[in-house]
Amino acid sequence: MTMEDVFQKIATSLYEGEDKEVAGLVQQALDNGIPPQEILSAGLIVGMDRVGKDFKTGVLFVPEVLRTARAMNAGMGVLRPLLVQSGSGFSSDKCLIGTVKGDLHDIGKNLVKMLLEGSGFEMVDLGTDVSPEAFVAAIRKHQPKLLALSAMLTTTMVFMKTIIEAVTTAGLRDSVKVMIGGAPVTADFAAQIGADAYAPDAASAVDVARTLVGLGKK
Ligand code: B1M
Repeated sequence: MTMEDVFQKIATSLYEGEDKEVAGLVQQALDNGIPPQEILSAGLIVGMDRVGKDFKTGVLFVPEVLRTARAMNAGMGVLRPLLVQSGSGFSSDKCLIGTVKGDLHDIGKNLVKMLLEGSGFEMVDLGTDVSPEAFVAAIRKHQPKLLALSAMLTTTMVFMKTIIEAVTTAGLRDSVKVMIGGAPVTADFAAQIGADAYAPDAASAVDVARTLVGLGKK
């Protein structure tokens, strides 16, 4: 089987929501020496993109998409220890991460979290559907250097602005850098709402985060 076939198989099993099969195929690919980042981008994410297209056009519905999300998590569970490799000589800066209010998408956020963790950040994950008040309370409690906000819906990305305003009103804005991301988010939007930076994907989120806390790119 060629590497292309392996990626196709992973993408198809993910599309079909076969969580055990996805985990097994990902493990097999690793055993065959395929790098974890490639399995993620050429297999799992390709499958998820297919899901996205068919979800949009009404070929797939929520219950099916939830199964694909479970399969994605099963695959990421296998990749996780390899993506999260400690000992990168990174300081232990804290990063608070969450998906904004009204938004339940967490696969992208979890991926960003995983890679930031892998580059040494101490992650505090508030989960999904997180209110501005909860973000403010968590900043007070954990005193992170970085606040990472994820949104996947055009209807929820606006809460990123509300969160930044709440952090400012609480007098905490100078204590924390704000990075935002998620499918509908852009660099222009980040500038518009007063975020410090935007990252288009999980890999670049690591570089952006490192730059924001004063470290160079990896
Ligand atoms: Co939803 N959904 N969904 N969904 N869903 C999208 C986002 C959508 C684009 C599908 C579509 O129509 N094509 C569409 C949004 C349209 C829009 O607003 N523009 C949509 C919709 C409409 C909805 C509902 C409203 C559907 C409904 O009920 N009628 C509903 C909303 C629920 C809610 O949140 N309140 C809904 C529900 C769901 C499920 C629950 C079924 C499920 C989520 C399961 C879960 O996350 N646990 C789901 C899924 C799986 C998707 C798609 C298919 C896949 C999302 C995903 O995980 N992608 C998605 C279509 C698509 O994106 N292809 C879709 C894989 C992931 C690795 O990528 O999340 O983009 P992504 O993350 C990337 C980058 O964006 C970036 O890095 C990540 C990795 O590289 N990134 C950051 C993300 N956060 C970042 C933060 C950063 C930096 C980078 O810094 C802090």
